[in-house]
Amino acid sequence: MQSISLLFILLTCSAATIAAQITPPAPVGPTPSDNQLRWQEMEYYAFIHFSINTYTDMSWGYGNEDPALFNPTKLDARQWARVCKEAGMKGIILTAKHHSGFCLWPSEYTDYSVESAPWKDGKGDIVGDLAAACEEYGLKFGVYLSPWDRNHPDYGKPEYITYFRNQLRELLTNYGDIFEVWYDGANGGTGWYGGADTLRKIDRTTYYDWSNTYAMVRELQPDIVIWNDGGDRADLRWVGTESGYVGETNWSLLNSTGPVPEEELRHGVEAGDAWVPGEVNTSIRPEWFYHPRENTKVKTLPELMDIYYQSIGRNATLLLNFAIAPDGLIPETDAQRALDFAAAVNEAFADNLVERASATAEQVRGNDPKYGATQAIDGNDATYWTTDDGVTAASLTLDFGQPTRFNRFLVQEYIPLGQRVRRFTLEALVDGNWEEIADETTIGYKRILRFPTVEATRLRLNITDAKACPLISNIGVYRAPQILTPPTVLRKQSGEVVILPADPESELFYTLDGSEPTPDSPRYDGPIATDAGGIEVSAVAYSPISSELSPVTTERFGIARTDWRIVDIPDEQVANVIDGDPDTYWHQPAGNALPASLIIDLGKQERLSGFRYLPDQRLWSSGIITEYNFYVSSDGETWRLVSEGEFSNINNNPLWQDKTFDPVTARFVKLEALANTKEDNAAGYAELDVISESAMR
Ligand code: FUL
Repeated sequence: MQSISLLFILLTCSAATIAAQITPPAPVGPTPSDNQLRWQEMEYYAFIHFSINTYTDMSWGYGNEDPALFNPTKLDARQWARVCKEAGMKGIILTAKHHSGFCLWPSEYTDYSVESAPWKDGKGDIVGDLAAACEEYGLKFGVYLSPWDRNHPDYGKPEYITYFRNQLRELLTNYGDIFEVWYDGANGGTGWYGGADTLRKIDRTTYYDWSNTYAMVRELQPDIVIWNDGGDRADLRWVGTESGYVGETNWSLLNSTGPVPEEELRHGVEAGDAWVPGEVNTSIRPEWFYHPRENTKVKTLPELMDIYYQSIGRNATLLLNFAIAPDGLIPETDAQRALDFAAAVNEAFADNLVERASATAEQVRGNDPKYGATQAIDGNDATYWTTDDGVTAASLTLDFGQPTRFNRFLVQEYIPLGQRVRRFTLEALVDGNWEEIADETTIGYKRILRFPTVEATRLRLNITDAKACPLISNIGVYRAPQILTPPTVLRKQSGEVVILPADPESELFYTLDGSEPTPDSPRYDGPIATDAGGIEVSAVAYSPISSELSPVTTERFGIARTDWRIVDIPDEQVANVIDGDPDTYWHQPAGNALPASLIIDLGKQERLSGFRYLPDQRLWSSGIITEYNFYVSSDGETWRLVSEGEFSNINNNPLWQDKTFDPVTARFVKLEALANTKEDNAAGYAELDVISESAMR
């Protein structure tokens, strides 16, 4: 008995001596500031787009819209905050001033604001209302202030920078704590500019003198994080797209100087010398502001879940936008969709199977339990499993004790000491054999993997390469319910409608009369022949196994294109522009200088009230048209200009651009590309379509 106690004392002493000698790991590379850490832990927060252009159906206000238009009848910032809170968001960023220059607060420095609007007799302050609502609902509050101001007469001159800073000072002084400030990279171009109605370009690298602006911001709001699109290093970065995802490989680092190519926005820079993590910004609708035509285009639950896994699940935060409707509220459908999204995320991650597992690691720093495998499954983000210095490959095994079904894996690095893991794999012990189920690159603050459900007794995380000893603070394993993805609906040039399932095992049902499809509706067995007129198709996927229905896809198509042809372009590929398939494209041959024209012969006279352009959908494609003229003709010789202008924000959000005009009768249409996003001579198209007066839209 005595000898056992002695042994125990000896063992305890030696463990204590070892522990005393074990030094904690040293930081590796750049590390996050306290502000960046706090912000990263917010994970999910809202954008709100609301401005004068909510009342003109425009993506970007020009700067001359009459403030008298701004008259929301039911505006309630508390509704916005309540929806965001219930949707699990941690804060709200408001477009205090968008490119139009119209201010949602009564700025001392301009009349172009709510002060000149009929709303509340010019006594309202939406920034103040939302700041108060955020406080009430326990949300953080942030502001978007567009540097580009299409209203201000001085835009482009040094005086404007003073104006911009004055406004920034107002926002950062009068509305309590601001967690994030957003500047927007869209800068310079045409605008009203106090009546000058001209084109003003600025040199983005010098005009704004960001370093002095940043200094002012930090002085006024010491706990803030500053957003920028990469050019001027701030606290966080844009990820190079507004479609709702960041690269699977995602380092929270950039180089502190030099230009930031799109690749680096998307993936960060492994050897970067500055901590600049990514923020995924996307809208719950296709566009940022409210457009009635998008009421059937609110992102579906499966789309939102994809966005979740491709943002928060890839070491980024998610900034999801609501477009306020002209009445001043978040539309019901959008609010409900966000609540369904929150419920689905909660359900997916409700039951962490590691709570019923044990964890062991192949290598533990100094054999000290303080750094043991259990620290990765203890639910405490401040503790972690790590290895000895110099060990950059090691495994951790979870033992569930019995066959266990799962399809999600969550893993976090302890980022206060830097982002380290370069590569990792996952293996599952299925029927006595180890099977690899994932081979991935970075982890960072949080990484979530999705894979088909496996049934395994053990799960092994292999860190195969890291910058230094890996620090794994948290692991989660889950079995998330399946969510059916809605089908895709296309109309080919022949007029046939094609419905494509996302999951080949599901059955498809559709309607052509605007009613909601159910399993009692016609079943889709192959292309549906339609006549030449406009048509609305709604389709749904149905799982015979779970008896579940997907969300509904609704597409409205204009006149059929059966007799259409492109005039005078011998290249056969040009037919891609009118084939109804958004994934095919055509570019004007290299060397064709802008302006470049594309003419469609519709085959017969049609009553037209608009046109639609979809740019080449490939990532970072060239030839995205920004400025255009659109003509119609009855004979293909005498042309009449019926629409001209810009495709706003098409670079960051390359969606269908719909332009309407007063109805005309014509057989030929011509889109003339005047300028593109890259300011070179290319013009590219995925699709060009017309809006016929009779067709439903
Ligand atoms: C873009 C802007 O041009 C859009 O209108 C929107 O505000 C988005 C968040 O940023 O660059």
